[in-house]
Amino acid sequence: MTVSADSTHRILRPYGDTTGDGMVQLSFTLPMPHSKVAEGAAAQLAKKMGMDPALVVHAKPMGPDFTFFVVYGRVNHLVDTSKVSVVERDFPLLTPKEVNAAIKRGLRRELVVVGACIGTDAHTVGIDAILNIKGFAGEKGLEYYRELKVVNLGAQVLVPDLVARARAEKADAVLVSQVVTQRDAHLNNTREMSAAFREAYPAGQAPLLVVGGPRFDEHATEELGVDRIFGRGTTPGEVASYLVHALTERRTGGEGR
Ligand code: B12
Repeated sequence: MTVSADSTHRILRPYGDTTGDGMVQLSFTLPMPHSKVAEGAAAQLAKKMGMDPALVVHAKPMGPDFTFFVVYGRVNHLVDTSKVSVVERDFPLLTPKEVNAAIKRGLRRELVVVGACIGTDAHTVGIDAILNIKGFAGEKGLEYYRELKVVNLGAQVLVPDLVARARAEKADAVLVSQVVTQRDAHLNNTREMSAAFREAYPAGQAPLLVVGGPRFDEHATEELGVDRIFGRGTTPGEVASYLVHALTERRTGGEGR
């Protein structure tokens, strides 16, 4: 559910040294060797972005042709917290015991989850944090849940293979991780994946499609053709609770697909 993060109307200004001084820090790379001119170019960019004064506080050559900068300076922009839109959790957070009980009650069988990193992405730490028994942030992963069957396909899985395995396992949910965002790979791969599932299953019968990774916009479910997007810092308990919520609702004809 997309909601405003804060119903109270608060106008904020960033600060560095004294409250409300507007100071921020910005880092970026310019494709030029390190020199006085390069530092001037960095200051010019920051000024064009609204920082005034803009102080280059760090400049480091990145090989012979690139320079990395940190610029510290003042901005005059204000933040209005009443206009912030975020995706809030719209389901109750359950303990593993409650998740298991809800699956038993709602499905009367194991809930099957198939997970993978798709495309050329080999960053498995994120999906493993959610699926592996050892878990993440002090929470056990989905493999720990007695009523969940977890099939973790690992890295660089091709979309047709993912669809085939999901069908073979009669997956209730497919969990896909995308960490690399170069050339929008995470968006293109997710769209390809959701289209393949729509094509392979009769309407309304595809598994619940969930993607996660640190650089997704959690608002983009419709555009990417998935049911839910999880971002940075997601914990296994949140995912397990969501699966129970979405799949139990779906079964009882609620708003789920
Ligand atoms: C470890 C790492 C690697 C390892 C990966 C090992 C492995 N088995 O995963 C290795 C060394 C192999 C690697 C390789 C590369 N990497 Co790398 N890597 C990282 C690094 C340092 C950490 C990523 C990580 O493990 N985070 C910890 C996990 C727990 O966090 P997470 O992935 O965000 O997952 C959490 C959430 O996002 C969410 N989540 C994630 N997935 C899912 C899925 C579902 C279903 C759900 C519900 C939730 C969820 O839950 C997780 C827990 O909260 C990052 C930089 C960084 N500090 O983030 C770069 C980074 C991701 N790598 C990067 C790059 C460029 C590469 C390479 C292309 C480098 C190269 N030139 O070869 C290769 C690509 C390899 C490939 N084919 O994918 C870039 C990506 C840039 C971009 N814009 O895309 C980063 C950001 C570094 C950088 N700043 O440049 N990398």
